[in-house]
Amino acid sequence: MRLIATLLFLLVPILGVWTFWIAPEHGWWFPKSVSSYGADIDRLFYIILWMVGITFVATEVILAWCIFRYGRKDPSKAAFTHGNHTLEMVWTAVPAVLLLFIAFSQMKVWADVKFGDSFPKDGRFTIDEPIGEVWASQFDWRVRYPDEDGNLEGADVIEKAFEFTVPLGEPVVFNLRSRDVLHSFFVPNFRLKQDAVPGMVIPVWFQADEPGEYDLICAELCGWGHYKMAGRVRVLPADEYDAWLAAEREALYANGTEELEEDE
Ligand SMILES: [Cu+2]
Repeated sequence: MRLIATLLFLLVPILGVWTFWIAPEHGWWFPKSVSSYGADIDRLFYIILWMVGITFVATEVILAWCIFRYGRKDPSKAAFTHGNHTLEMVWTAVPAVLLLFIAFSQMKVWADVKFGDSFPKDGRFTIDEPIGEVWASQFDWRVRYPDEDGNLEGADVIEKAFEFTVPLGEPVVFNLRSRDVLHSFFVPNFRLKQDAVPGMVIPVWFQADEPGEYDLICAELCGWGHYKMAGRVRVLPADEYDAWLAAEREALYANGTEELEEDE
């Protein structure tokens, strides 16, 4: 019975590790990383995953060993212990060192992704001249591109619902805002997640290095229709992006008779 209990207990770490092992080949792992800083974010994730994984397996094995070693059928008297000072020092110091290691190893990546000072400065989109703004609201993503003078007021602002079109291979900076409650701008393929906070204008940047369409989802439970905040980020080669934007600008002034005029 003691042996069966031990083996059953050991199944927890074995099955736990096994599911992680087979996850990638079953498509249960991360979607492809296509942003310039995606690999850095993944590296941080794997550091923590290994730490947690090793700790998990070690503690489970110790627990199983204790079941095997100290399991008793007869209700014998428990032995009292007043603790072990050395052991307590070790289990305080080791997590402290590990936490400090995590804190220091993520600092540079965090600053590169989140701090305005380290946003890319050379491209055509910067923190001072962003591509536009993204508004989150219950339950909608609204992307607004400024007019040719950089204004976000007036009739020639381009507004798109649930679709964020951006150029490939260059830094894209935008301002994230919320009309009502907390939302979170999450593009798994970019390894980018940023809360949208009512009353705040939060600059965000990414650089997509592969063309395609990627899921944009809300990662903050924001109300009954949270699940409906499913948008797309369309990454187009730079010239196609420019052509798309020019066509959108032209369409703002279209009155539906242009083709008739061309035919005449
Ligand atoms: Cu939301």
